[in-house]
Amino acid sequence: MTTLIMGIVNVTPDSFSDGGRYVDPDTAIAHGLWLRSEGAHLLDVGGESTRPGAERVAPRVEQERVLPVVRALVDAGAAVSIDTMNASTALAAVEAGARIVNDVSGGLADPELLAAVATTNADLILGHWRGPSADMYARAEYDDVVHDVLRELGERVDAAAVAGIPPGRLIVDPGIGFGKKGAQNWGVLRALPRIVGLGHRVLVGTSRKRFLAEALSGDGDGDGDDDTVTESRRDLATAVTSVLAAQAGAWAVRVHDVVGTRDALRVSTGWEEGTRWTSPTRSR
Ligand code: PMM
Repeated sequence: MTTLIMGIVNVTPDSFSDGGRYVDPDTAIAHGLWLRSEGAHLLDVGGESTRPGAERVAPRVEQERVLPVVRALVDAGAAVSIDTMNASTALAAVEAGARIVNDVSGGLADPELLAAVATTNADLILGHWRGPSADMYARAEYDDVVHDVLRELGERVDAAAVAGIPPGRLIVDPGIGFGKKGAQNWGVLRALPRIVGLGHRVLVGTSRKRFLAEALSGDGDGDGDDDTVTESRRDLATAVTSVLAAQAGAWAVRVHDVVGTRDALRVSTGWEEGTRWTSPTRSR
């Protein structure tokens, strides 16, 4: 199974790693097209930052940011997902041609979202989430993080079914970094086969996240003292976690650095297919 690469197109002034770089629609569109040419199978367009501490953005502002970008990327033939927690933005983006709605809150932030998506043909990514980014670490209390995440994801899947979305249109995401501190994220990643075992496609988003920087700097206390770890080091760490996620059965990985992740996945595929290669010396 080939794991898909979802390239990130953040049209935001304040996302935690690339905020401000692609606020201008033309720059965002060019970036998305470049990610696609480098191997992104999907482009995830977002207009609201979910970085730790981020404040919410009005849906009108979010739509002004994302809709021109969604339209242009769809017109260019890209498969686009819309990263939003708002039903109105989800509907407008699907109208503009987005095929997937990516709700990191799993339908919890906007009570209208699941019913809205049910009226479309779009697929829906349900993220594991415990509350807004402004104070999400206050909710990072778990009896057993794997058990709790599995149960809460299952509840979101059930809610989507009640809203009328067929299971085949659902993708689940353990919400790495969302209401989870350092080690809790590793615990969830180690349990990916169990999340895959829920029977839905699984998306994993580790890209440049704080827990990776903590692992690289040796600061694993979950307090986010990670400013010393450069973007390129985070990208390398992301390529590694993306390969491990692929090996655990992830359907797709959501990344900023499409080139690095593409190459890492190619190496991993070569490794896995090695058993099929015949040694030239032996075959002679
Ligand atoms: N992470 C971010 C934003 N959107 N969507 C999904 N499905 N999964 C994620 O892990 C996820 C997401 C935060 O990262 P960013 O601000 O760098 O885009």
